[in-house]
Amino acid sequence: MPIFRSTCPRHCYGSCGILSHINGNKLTRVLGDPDHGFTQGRLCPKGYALIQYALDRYRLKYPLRQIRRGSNEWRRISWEEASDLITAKILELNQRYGSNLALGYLKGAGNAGFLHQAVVGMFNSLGPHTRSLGDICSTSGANALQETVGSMPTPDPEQMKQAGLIVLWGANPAATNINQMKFIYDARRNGAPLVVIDPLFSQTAKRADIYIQIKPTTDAWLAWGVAKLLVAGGKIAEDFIQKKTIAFQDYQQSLNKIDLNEVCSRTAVSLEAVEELAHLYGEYKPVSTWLGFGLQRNYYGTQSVKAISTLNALTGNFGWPGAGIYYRHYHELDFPQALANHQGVVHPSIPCSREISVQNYPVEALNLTGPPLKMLWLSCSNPLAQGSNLQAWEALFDRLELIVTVDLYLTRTARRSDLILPAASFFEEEDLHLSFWHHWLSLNQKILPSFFEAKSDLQIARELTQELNLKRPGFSNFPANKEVRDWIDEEISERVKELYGLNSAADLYKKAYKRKSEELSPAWKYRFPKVQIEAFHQSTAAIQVKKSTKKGLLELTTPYRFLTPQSLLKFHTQYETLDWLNAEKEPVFEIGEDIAHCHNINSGQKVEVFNQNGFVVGKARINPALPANIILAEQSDLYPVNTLIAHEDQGINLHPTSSSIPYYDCMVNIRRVRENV
Ligand SMILES: Nc1nc2c(c(=O)[nH]1)N[C@H]1C(S)=C(S)[C@@H](COP(=O)(O)OP(=O)(O)OC[C@H]3O[C@@H](n4cnc5c(=O)[nH]c(N)nc54)[C@H](O)[C@@H]3O)O[C@H]1N2
Ligand SMILES: Nc1nc2c(c(=O)[nH]1)N[C@H]1C(S)=C(S)[C@@H](COP(=O)(O)OP(=O)(O)OC[C@H]3O[C@@H](n4cnc5c(=O)[nH]c(N)nc54)[C@H](O)[C@@H]3O)O[C@H]1N2
Ligand SMILES: [Mo]
Repeated sequence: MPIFRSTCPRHCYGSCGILSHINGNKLTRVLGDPDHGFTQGRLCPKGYALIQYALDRYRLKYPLRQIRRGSNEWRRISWEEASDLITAKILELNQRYGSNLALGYLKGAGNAGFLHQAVVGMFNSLGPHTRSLGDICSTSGANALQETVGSMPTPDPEQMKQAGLIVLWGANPAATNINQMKFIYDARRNGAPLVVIDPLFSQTAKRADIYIQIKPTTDAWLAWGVAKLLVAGGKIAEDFIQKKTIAFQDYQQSLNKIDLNEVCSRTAVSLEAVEELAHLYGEYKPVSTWLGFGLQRNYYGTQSVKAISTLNALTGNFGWPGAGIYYRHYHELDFPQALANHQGVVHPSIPCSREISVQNYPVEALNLTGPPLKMLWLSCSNPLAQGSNLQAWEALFDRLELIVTVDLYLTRTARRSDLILPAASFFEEEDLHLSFWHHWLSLNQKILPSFFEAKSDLQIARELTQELNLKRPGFSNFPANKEVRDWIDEEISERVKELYGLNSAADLYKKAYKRKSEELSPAWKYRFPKVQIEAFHQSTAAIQVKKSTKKGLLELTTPYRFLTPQSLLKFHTQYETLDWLNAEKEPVFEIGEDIAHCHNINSGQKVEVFNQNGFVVGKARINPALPANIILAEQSDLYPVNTLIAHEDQGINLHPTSSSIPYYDCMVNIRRVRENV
């Protein structure tokens, strides 16, 4: 039975190597690649459900046109008709405004393969347009680490098994990075304690030796408290600090502002737990600290990441196996990224594209003038369910003249579009993949014919370009004749060959390749940040109070924090329709016993969760492990809980392009809904 190499294409820690078994012309089995050093033969539940995903009855088969936006009446059209409508609009907007600035795009987490940068290349080829810039997942943390840890090579996740102590701070790998758990268990078997610091008693917390339940957004305080104890107890690596760090004196002085009582009251962590954490950092070596993305999805994310990184610096835990700060890497920068970096046609008077941030997309897009944004292309993305500020997204959609969504499924975003183009699944197209976490490069082979009329994002870019240039010669300089293999070969540059030990792209048909580890530059130094308690003086919760609701000018209080982290059986809104995985078809709001008691709610009862942004009706589930003031729900396309989530730049530490979206800085209230009313 022929076996082919696939790679799970989601924008995930895993980017798992898959062996796909074909029997006849049927995909019969998917298994983790045993020779992929990170995957080591194991997939997550979503991985094992990929056959169902690729052949699901809900997959989009043909291009569709909505008769009138919002009507939900769809007409099947041909690719020729779709292409004709799109290219006519592009040319008309160009005529109207004298440039392509009225055209924009957004690419999300659907498929992270190199060739899925085709959408970026396609727009670049048109010359100046409206580019989207930034990263939804990890900006605050990345910036904080750039300022402190700087340009140190990222530690190899497989080396976490050599750790003497593992601290998972706001990360939930048992749900979001299951293959990392092997290396964590290896370390534990060798005696390394596992500490999990999370407001939720998560799937990972359940497997920890020490679980510290912390009040969300207060992690910097815990880190400052631990640092103060380490310094006071002399449990610091003097030699490392002297030789390998900058600004220790200022940092040490600024720690004087920290009062341990305040640490405990802010974080809701007991003094014993703070002391225990300080003891562990002081006594165990090497320490792997993993800063998850969950930690930094709030207004204080930058502060938290900076503060936590000091604990490894104080104890000299950098630059040797098992020691270090784990967050993410940017190894894609070693590659030509020929599609993303493609240079477009030159405009006689406009030197470059205008840029808007993905973090604040709808607000910035609505503010554009001269010309306004008129056409939006959405690929690998479901912003009407996953974005922050859905009201602004709706307003933006209302103002656009053409919305095109390329997707495999009829998402909320697709349903609000004028045109839907059916995307190929990754089994139907070849691609090349890196993870942002582990250090392996792997190939994804084309093993299935196209599902009905589905096409890859690259194929769509090629065909649209041909059509545009037929109508207006020279309008786009996208290299439409270049084949998939040519694009892949181009990524395997001399530098990439050297880094990964490859002779050519052909080697990747046989196995995945790991990047060579980098030497730490002798000049590298850690820069201590200042302790900035001032950042915490304004409470975001207070800002949200006193806004009016749709139901009248009633003064609304929103006492509970709404947390919506990633869950094991979904990838944001993906896989939700697969009945192998997800049974719930209505929102489930998990609440602790205190909230249940206070609002007289039992498990299974219908409730409404609401705030100034809107409301969502669902079912209550009592989870005794939840802290008193948290309501927990899963992200969803069927019932988008992001209706409740909106962020503004409130002047607290948040700059739209340099911070992550504070998805978890959302305050809500809850009430029972009487079922017979
Ligand atoms: N199964 C699955 N895996 C995924 C994804 C998915 O959707 N599903 N998505 C992928 C993507 S795009 C991303 S960005 C990653 C994200 O994956 P992770 O880095 O694991 O991040 P989150 O799931 O956002 O949050 C992790 C934990 O942080 C906790 N947390 C929230 N606020 C705070 C806080 O203030 N302090 C502390 N200490 N903890 C806090 C949450 O309770 C949660 O348990 O996962 C990737 N992997
Ligand atoms: N409440 C809340 N909201 C969040 C988060 C949170 O923690 N809480 N996390 C945020 C984070 S970290 C992220 S990364 C975003 C993710 O936000 P999105 O990227 O918008 O989320 P997905 O639901 O993964 O949507 C991806 C879409 O791409 C489609 N797709 C898959 N493969 C392909 C392909 O090859 N081509 C095309 N054209 N489409 C494809 C899928 O069918 C799916 O509809 O969500 C953010 N939103
Ligand atoms: Mo993400």
